[in-house]
Amino acid sequence: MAKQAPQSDPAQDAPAIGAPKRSAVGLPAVVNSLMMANEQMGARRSLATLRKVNQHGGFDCPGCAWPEPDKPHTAEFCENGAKAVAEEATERRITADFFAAHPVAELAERSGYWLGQQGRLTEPMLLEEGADHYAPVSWERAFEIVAEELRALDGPDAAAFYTSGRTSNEAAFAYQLFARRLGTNNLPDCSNMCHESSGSALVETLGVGKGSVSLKDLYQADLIIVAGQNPGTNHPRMLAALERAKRAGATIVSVNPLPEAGLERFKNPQHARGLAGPGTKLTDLFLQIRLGGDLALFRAVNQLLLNAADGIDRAFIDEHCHGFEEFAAEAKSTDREAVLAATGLPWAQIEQLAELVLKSRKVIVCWAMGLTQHKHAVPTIREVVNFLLLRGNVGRPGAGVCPVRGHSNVQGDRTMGIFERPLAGFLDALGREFGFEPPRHHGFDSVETIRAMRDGRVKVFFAMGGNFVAATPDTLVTEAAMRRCRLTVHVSTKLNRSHLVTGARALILPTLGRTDRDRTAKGDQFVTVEDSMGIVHSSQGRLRPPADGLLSETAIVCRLARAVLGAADPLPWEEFAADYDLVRDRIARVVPGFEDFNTKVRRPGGFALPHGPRDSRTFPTATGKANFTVNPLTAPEVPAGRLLLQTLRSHDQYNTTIYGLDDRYRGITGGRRVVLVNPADAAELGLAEGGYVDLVSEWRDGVERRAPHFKVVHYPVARGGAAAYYPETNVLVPLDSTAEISNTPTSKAVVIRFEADSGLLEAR
Ligand SMILES: Nc1nc2c(c(=O)[nH]1)N[C@H]1C(S)=C(S)[C@@H](COP(=O)(O)OP(=O)(O)OC[C@H]3O[C@@H](n4cnc5c(=O)[nH]c(N)nc54)[C@H](O)[C@@H]3O)O[C@H]1N2
Ligand SMILES: Nc1nc2c(c(=O)[nH]1)N[C@H]1C(S)=C(S)[C@@H](COP(=O)(O)OP(=O)(O)OC[C@H]3O[C@@H](n4cnc5c(=O)[nH]c(N)nc54)[C@H](O)[C@@H]3O)O[C@H]1N2
Ligand SMILES: [Mo]
Repeated sequence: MAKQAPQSDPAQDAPAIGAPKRSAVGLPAVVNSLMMANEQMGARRSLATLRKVNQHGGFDCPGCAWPEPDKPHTAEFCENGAKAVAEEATERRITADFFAAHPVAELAERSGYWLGQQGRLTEPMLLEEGADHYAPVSWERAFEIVAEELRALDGPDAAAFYTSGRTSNEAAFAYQLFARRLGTNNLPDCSNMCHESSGSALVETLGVGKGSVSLKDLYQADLIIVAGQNPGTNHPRMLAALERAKRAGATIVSVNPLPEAGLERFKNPQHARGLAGPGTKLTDLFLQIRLGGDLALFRAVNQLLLNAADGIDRAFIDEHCHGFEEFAAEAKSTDREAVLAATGLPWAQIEQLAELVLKSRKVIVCWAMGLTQHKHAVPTIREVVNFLLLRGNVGRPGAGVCPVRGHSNVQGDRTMGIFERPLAGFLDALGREFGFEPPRHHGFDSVETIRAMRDGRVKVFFAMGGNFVAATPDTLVTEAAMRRCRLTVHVSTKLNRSHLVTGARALILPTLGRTDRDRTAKGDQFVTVEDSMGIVHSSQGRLRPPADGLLSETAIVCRLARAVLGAADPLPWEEFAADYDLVRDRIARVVPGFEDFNTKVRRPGGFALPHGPRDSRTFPTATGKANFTVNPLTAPEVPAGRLLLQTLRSHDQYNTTIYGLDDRYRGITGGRRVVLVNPADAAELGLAEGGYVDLVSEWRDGVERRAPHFKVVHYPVARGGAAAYYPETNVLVPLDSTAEISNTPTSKAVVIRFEADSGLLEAR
């Protein structure tokens, strides 16, 4: 078993355990965000920058995908948005000297936290075959190297082009166009590990893989169910929307194995009452569900609705739905004992939820990774759709599905064609517009890309942002797979582990971020993004870029395309790179809903994309109707003496970017290597609070996967489950343990046992 490079420095990682908080945001959040901003950006730059976040004419916060209200507050950002901005707009720099001073092998032993603290990348760097250090390289030479390696492949499918969800619409569109002109659909993206299960379930049942509600719907809802999501940390501005809904009379139910502080009580920092007073109580009913129990919960509620007088909206079902009878027969057969075992909830609480539903005309279900990262994630979300369809809660004000996206443009990237399984209609339009025949065979998603690199079938790995080796499952397998490549390339703003686990050759291509001014020969450019509710709007940075000569993502793609496809390629890549209006004109002709893109996006607040189910109750599914589905009741099985581990985010991180070592709301400070265990389970397993253990995952392949040195924290998690932070625990998630249909890694369901601390954690 190899020693493992940690995400946080073991010498500093000494978690202290306090009491979990009972409310979120308020003054401590404001103070915290300003402290981090000042530290990274200085006072003047902080003020100038934070004033522009999420404002019309400003830049889109690189934090989450939560939408902006029509009239943004002057401080329309949150503590964690401020941290995301500070992380990018930092005044620290990494120059060629840095790479000269630190061999790659040394950097590969550093923690992810340390790497991120070194500052913005400023010039293209090349790691030549056999070299110990990255060395500066010109942009021209860098693109030539990629072209050389691509030409040397057996075919275009031996390359993969990954995207992380911060990439703008313009860059994403150019990027997929380039990949497809090259001849491959190998366009894996972070969505494969994130909301793919939502997309799969929603396309099949409603015909559109996106949420069907707007902010206005939330404000009008009678009942909002938040399942498998921790908005206090990951979508803090959502708390303001929930508060507003609550004040308008909504009831809020949260379904979570953890009592998350943000859902209990919210102290809105935009009002005096939020800063000083007790704040607003958000959750009316907390269902502390077992990991993976949501399918059982929704099936039980559906059964109760079917058996209640006036429980369902028969007129809606008859007019708009398909498959009701089969679904109803299955749901009515739901076995109560199986529900109790899967959910761990008292039956009375499930009945209480059903009563609330029966009292509510307008119901919304919001969800995130707690639902999507399970083996049975797709059936679970299909059952949520069944639940909403039963009472006609789709396609009318105040009701609908609300998958809350992660990365700020992950939804837009997919709309732009970043998808390994593109729809025929999209490819037809793309081919027509650009006069070529795009490849039709499916490409590799993220998990398949790792397998293909492991097996030598993919030899060039190109990443538009992200931190592939840290974000994907089975860290040791993935790292070995990356090392088998001929060439690995990362377009990045900040240094991360993926730059240090390389193919025979490697390139780091630094790029502009959201906050940076993007000036071309045609003048200042803006980009566009799509939020979690299908609103497309512009984003324009104003800060001086960290170095002269940095290229935008769009420019990098266009120059790469020219270098690879050659001078004879008829597409005007140079013009696209200089004037993003020209890219938008093409998007307008290829992607439905983007007609008049350049005009519409210049309106303050942007425009909403059409959504059949939401706008007119038209369902572009195979049956032409909204589909009920039959989802047999299953739940994770955990052998005796083991727990089911979910891997989640602390309050001080953005995915693999670690901002700090605290998880304030959960009462944990000064360290990340903690495992949260219910005191009763801990007693049974003999896990004393404060003791150190190794986490060992168990999977049918019998391979030992170990995450060493975690401090045991007794915490009110639902029985049978444990929680620890990602990405430290990705080493435990087997590559082949993925969700049915969506192929998303089961990051919220890893069977683990506990062993004595092996001392295998690399100490520096
Ligand atoms: N500050 C900050 N903001 C972020 C991110 C970040 O890392 N930092 N990441 C962004 C990204 S890419 C994404 S996808 C989102 C992620 O947003 P979330 O999905 O909120 O992120 P996680 O920390 O994975 O939290 C999962 C939540 O689901 C609960 N949960 C886990 N398993 C289950 C289950 O089986 N059933 C139920 N009902 N609940 C369960 C967990 O207890 C936890 O509250 O946030 C985005 N925003
Ligand atoms: N175990 C476990 N694994 C998970 C998850 C989990 O809950 N548990 N969550 C999954 C989810 S939901 C997601 S979305 C993925 C995230 O996977 P990724 O999107 O691949 O990871 P990030 O950590 O968000 O990527 C951070 C890096 O992006 C680069 N970057 C930041 N801004 C920009 C920019 O503007 N342009 C460019 N080009 N680069 C930029 C920086 O170099 C930074 O180091 O992880 C997944 N992995
Ligand atoms: Mo995500």
